[in-house]
Amino acid sequence: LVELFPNGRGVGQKVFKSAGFEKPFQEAEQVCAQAGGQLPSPRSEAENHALQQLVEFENKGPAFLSMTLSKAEGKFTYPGGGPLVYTNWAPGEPNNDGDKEYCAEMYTNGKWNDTPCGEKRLVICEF
Ligand code: GN1
Ligand code: CA
Repeated sequence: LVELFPNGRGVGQKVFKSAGFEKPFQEAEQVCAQAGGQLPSPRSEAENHALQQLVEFENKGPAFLSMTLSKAEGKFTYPGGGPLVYTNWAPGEPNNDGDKEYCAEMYTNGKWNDTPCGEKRLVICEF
């Protein structure tokens, strides 16, 4: 589909599109909300793979995911607050390094890492 070439990926009913730039988490969230979407929440291996292909193609390092650490629950949740139905953490993650890692990123290899929300990461939105 022309709208997905070259910086988008479709998987099932979901579309991922790259903004092509990096922002801290809160600004990244706003970019996607303004566009009528949200940050990516890969909920299956297929969705994770589609997003990974896009992160790799963009060649701008890791991309933010939507999910954040709920301090109250001590675990990562979706923006609405629900528990994760799928995860693909890198070995040893999430490690909440320095008790400062309340956001999550996808590496170019598709694995996830928890990272500080103030870090600038590639912005990809989910629609
Ligand atoms: C990174 O830079 P370093 O090695 O201290 C990463 C951590 C990971 C860790 C895994 C800002 O920490 O989240 O757990 O690698 N830091 C950032 O080795 O993403
Ligand atoms: Ca980490």
